[in-house]
Amino acid sequence: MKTNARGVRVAAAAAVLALGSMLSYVAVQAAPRTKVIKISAKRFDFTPGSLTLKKGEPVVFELTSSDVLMGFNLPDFNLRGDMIPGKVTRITLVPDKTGTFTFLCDVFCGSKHEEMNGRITVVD
Ligand SMILES: [Cu+2]
Repeated sequence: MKTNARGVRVAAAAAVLALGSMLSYVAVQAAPRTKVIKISAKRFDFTPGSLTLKKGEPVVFELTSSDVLMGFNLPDFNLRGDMIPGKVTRITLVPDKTGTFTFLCDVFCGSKHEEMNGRITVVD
């Protein structure tokens, strides 16, 4: 008994050609650059003591202390971080409202601790 095998030919369409031109439309979007602001504490001041930020623009605060343990607290934005001698604490803020806001030291650091504060102004 003989069986005739039949070769089946599949004619493939050349759809691959379109891919090359599509790839050139891939847009490379640069991630928004996050601004870094160093804030240091020393009994009984913050440096800088006041700064201006733009609403909606993220910033990273790099906190440190040059003498004793302190705290950075910005209650209006529910944000805080420790300020530790010889160490950097990073906290991020994306200001979502404009105005002038006070930050303060929230770790008791001495006689003028209660007066230790600074100001952040957020503009449009
Ligand atoms: Cu303090």
